Amino acid sequence: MAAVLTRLAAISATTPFPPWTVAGAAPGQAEIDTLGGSQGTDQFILAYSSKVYYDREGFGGMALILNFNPGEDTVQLKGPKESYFLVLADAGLGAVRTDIYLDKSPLSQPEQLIAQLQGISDISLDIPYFIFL
Ligand SMILES: [Ca+2]
Repeated sequence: MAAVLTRLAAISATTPFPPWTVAGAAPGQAEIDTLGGSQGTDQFILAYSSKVYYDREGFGGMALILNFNPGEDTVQLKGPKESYFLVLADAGLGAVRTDIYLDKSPLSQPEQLIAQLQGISDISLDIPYFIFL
């Protein structure tokens, strides 16, 4: 079943009560949300035009994206596209993953890991499964 996958959905699925809201976003450090795709067109929402999730939220804060299908799913980020870069990584046990980083060097700040796409290689920010708001 296709779905819109956001951090709020991940939070509500695992937390008895929401500890924060989007408007007042003050999440805990090192938060990892698992967003799992399924059959059909899933939208992985990692940002809106006014907010990048998993930015400046402590080492380890990120979205863990499972079952991303470049042929049908999309990943939503806050533009510009040039603010991001991808790193192919070894996920262990012969698996690969692609990490999405936010490049903050123009601000003299450390790069921020935004998300890991498990089992994914050979993707590009130039292909429209990445949507930049
Ligand atoms: Ca899907």
